[in-house]
Amino acid sequence: MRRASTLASSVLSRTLVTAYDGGTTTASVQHRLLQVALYGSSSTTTNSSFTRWRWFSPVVNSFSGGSGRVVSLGFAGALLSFALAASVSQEVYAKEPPPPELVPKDVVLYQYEACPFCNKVKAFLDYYDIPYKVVEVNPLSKKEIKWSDYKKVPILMVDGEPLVESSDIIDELGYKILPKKHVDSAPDDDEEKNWRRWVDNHLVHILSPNIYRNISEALESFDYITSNGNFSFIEKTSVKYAGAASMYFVSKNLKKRYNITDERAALYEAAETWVAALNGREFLGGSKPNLADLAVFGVLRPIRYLRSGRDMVEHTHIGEWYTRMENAVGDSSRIKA
Ligand SMILES: N[C@@H](CCC(=O)N[C@@H](CS)C(=O)NCC(=O)O)C(=O)O
Repeated sequence: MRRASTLASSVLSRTLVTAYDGGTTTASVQHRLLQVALYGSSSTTTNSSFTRWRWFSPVVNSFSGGSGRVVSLGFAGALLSFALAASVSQEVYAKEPPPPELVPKDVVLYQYEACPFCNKVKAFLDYYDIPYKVVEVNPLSKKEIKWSDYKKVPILMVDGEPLVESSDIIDELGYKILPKKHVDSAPDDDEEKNWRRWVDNHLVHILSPNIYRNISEALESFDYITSNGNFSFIEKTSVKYAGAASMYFVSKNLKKRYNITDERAALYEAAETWVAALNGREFLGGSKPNLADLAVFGVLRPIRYLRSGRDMVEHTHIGEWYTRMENAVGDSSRIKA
């Protein structure tokens, strides 16, 4: 009995205490929906466009006169335009693996599966195809990171060196694997930096009030957290209900702290602000995602298939960019620990 009440109060206090901004009390055990649903079809690869081209090539060959078949030039032209239109409409998005000699040998991510900051780091690792192992941290005991003085996640161990703070992790890893990017530092770098800051200072604060907006959404979120997190059997049930109830109230305080009156309106506004920033480009980085694209995608990934994420895609114009990002980031480069 005593143990149960101790556990319940520990769960509640831990849920309340988990924070993501400089140690203040905010929501932390954030949520990530089924990975499998997130990794959309990655069939639009270079190979598939090559296959498409090969499929059309006999038609093109027949124009060279070799076949002796009578094909009207008008029909041929129409077919050719069709082929070109098809290849333009199905853009090819792919990962950008760095040269193998720059890829760290041993990368371990200490994380909560649903944490937006951890997902930001994962989006980076997945897009640059860096193999990594995952250690899921128990948010109550944190025993998996008891070796560390820093008690938040993500912590990324890169060849034995622990890196902390999601944006710093990405910067430091970026220096290692993308030296050319830092040497050639493009003039539009400020844009990328400013939007990465917008993610850390604005976008992340809108997420909790949305995913814990009412009891049913808070339960949906905690159902996801407890199914994917590192919890014992007993912790699972208590965390789901105690966590959902407490985060429902915490999210009301967060709304006040960040001056949010209507959380959905704030989410939609943020999504449209991002789409406006794209300004007609496929990605903020142009034809390929940059670190700001990866940051926005990373923090949205845990909520995309929750009620709030579905609403966001339905009520704003962010869906097409999001799908392009899913295709570009592709499958996870996570390996078994
Ligand atoms: N600024 C940090 C924030 C990290 C953070 O707040 N992580 C949360 C999880 S989403 C955390 O570990 N909170 C402390 C806790 O769970 O006790 C970053 O960008 O990595």
